Amino acid sequence: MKLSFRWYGKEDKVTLQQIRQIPGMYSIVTAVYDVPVGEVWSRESIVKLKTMVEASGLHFEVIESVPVHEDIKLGKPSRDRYIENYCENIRRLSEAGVKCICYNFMPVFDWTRTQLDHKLPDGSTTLVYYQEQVDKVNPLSGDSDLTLPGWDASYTRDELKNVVAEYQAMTEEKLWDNLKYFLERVIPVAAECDVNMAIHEDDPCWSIFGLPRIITNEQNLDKFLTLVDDKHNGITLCTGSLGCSNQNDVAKMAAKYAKMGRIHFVHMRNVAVLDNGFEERAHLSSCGSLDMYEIMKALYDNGFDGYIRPDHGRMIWGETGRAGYGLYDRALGATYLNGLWEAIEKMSGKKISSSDER
Ligand SMILES: [Mn+2]
Repeated sequence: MKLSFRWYGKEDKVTLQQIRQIPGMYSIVTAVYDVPVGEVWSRESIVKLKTMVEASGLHFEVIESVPVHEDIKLGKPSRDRYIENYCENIRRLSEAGVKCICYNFMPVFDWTRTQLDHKLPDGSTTLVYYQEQVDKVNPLSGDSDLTLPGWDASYTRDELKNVVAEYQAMTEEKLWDNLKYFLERVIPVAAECDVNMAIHEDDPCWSIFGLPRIITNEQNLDKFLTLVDDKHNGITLCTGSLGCSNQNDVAKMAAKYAKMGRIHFVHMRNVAVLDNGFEERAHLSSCGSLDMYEIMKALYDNGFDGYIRPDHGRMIWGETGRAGYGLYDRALGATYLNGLWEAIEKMSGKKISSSDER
């Protein structure tokens, strides 16, 4: 596995220098953030990012995300232009040495939480999702002031209402068709460039506000992988996104898709599954509902050699900043993942990769 860490660019309070000092750190996970969704990223901004990352002694190999324009998900005629732009971004990123691109296919709402700073008993704060609070929100009602923290602030209230209404007329089947249309055009380019595309599961992995969500469980991931049966059409296994539903056996899925060579990127995060939703927790297995050891072992035993990063962290030790993306708890998460991996590797009797190889 190649340990990686998400970094939001020059504006991020967490510095490349700090990330570099986390033991075993290999690659940065980042993106060009100042270009509107659907447009082509300039070669200059890609090279600038690459240069900064490499100057700090880290690799520039994973992009999260190249976002997919809503017109592609909605299957509008304008999608062809956006898909062409998407392909151009893959080409340009591959020229800069990028090997893996994470993206998602969630209608309108990306990750959804009801609170970003819920206090846990130890005084740390974390992201939570409580269903009864989501149920109070109706994005179709223009006079409602209720919003959720993950909402795309670039939409006005009316625009949001309109795009939600467009999706409400859409079936899951139609969303699958639009995803297939996208993949059939994008994956051949990724294959030519030898870039691994890694779709992120829907977060949470169920429908919200009546909108279709399809990257949610084993059956649907099986279907996804057959839409275009090429190793470059793979997944980001996000343990927290899948694991917030008791229906998903994340270790089993890790084993199955790693064995198929289709997991290119892993987000490791623990969640406590509740009757009315879930809370994000520290990475340690005993802090949440997921057996992080079982998941790591499933990856190891099935030959996983892709990128892995600690996912969201709590805010601890008085740190402030972007919810889920502080330094301290994610660094603890990274160290925990290193420990699990070393123990699993040593118990398997195989040679340990030295730090010189990093
Ligand atoms: Mn994730």
